[in-house]
Amino acid sequence: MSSAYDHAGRSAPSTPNDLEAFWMPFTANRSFKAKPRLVVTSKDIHYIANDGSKIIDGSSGLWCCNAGHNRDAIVDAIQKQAAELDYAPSFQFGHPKAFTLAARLAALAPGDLDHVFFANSGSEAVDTALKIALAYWNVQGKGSKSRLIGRERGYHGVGFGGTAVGGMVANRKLYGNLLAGVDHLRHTYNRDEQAFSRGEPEWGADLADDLERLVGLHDASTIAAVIVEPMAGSTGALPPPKGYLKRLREICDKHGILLIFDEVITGFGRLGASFAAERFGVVPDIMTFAKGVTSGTVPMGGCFVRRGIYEAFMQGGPAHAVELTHGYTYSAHPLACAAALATLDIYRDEGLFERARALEPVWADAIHALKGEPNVEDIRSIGLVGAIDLKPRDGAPGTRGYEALDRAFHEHGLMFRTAGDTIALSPPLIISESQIGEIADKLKAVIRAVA
Ligand code: PXG
Repeated sequence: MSSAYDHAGRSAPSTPNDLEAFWMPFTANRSFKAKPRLVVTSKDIHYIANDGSKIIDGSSGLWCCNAGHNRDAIVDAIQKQAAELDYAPSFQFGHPKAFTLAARLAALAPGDLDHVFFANSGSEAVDTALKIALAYWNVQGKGSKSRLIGRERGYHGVGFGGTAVGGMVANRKLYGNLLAGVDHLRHTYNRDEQAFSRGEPEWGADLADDLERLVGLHDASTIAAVIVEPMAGSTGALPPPKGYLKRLREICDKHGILLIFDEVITGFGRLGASFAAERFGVVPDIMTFAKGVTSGTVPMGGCFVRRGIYEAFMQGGPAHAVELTHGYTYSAHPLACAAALATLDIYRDEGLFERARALEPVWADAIHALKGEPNVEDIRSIGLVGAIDLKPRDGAPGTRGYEALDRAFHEHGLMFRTAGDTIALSPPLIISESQIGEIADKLKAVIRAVA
């Protein structure tokens, strides 16, 4: 191994001897291992690669490092917590920071989403939300309400529940029958009607009526819940059509169906508000979170439930009985709680959600200025999210996107995500206007390089 030194003088092993053993997730392993993209240190909005080059982070890692990287207060909190209380069970025991954090999160969430169940990832958060929805109808004596409705092009993580309600074909097709009793709404993207929209497209609210079609097909007495991302992220950032989420809420209310928002990406300031639910003025019954809750530093996820859902479980059975047979060894892990509390302090003290909202027009201008560059077929933006659809190469879909990701990292010092030939962007909320300009300049160069 060789060592690299970053701007803070920290040393980091830069090149592992053997890349073989690690089966990398959601990665083209053969291409990566032939030409690795390795990062060794990070600070604020930059990574340092193993060759010492500086990489501007256009994706907050994987949409998670909303406060930027290696923030001193979060690092301190994690270090102190590890020395003070490394682990505590959350089954029948507890530790104070778990309760403090739940109360602080509840105060951030809109409406009466005031109880928090902790998990360790977005996937676990989603499976928790789906299981709570099913269990809720059971404890209400309505066990026939067991069908789950997702949406085409949705991403809800990789558990069996999340995979089943998800709607990205490549993520589903290898895994057999998944869950029984799942159906999907149509997705909300229509390029002819929506291309180059800023924020929520004007066209498409009526697509929420697709839920009426599914109610007509299955009957509401069999449907437990509908789960959607308020803004579909992984499929290439699709902001919701204006009025769509309100309409979905109305139809759920009309038929007694729970509405679940998967806010794993959209939570913690990404769209310029605590949660997308707040930005769009629609309160779901259950709302997931992960990623930004700890700014990506320690794994944590979970979901909020409305008071009435929590209370429904607290009614029947003797007081000594477990009300919900669900949870994880690491639910409310002390390191994650400490990291989350320090992260929430940064969001509040630096006004980062408001900052994202204020920067939204600057960001949108920068990203939309790429219209007219070679192969750019659509550009979408909302909050500090951007997506650029590149025209797929004939007979080789995904190659232009992959080459863009690779060249951006190795030749232009920029990290972003791709979904096929779509470039997805979600920089840390601490980004400055000049850094937005820098990302846009690099994107222009990359898009030209893969023309
Ligand atoms: N729900 C949503 C809406 C997500 O975006 C998950 C659940 C699952 O979270 P975990 O923590 O189990 O990965 C996600 C995750 C990308 C990208 O580039 C998106 C995610 C993860 C990694 C990459 O689009 N989303």
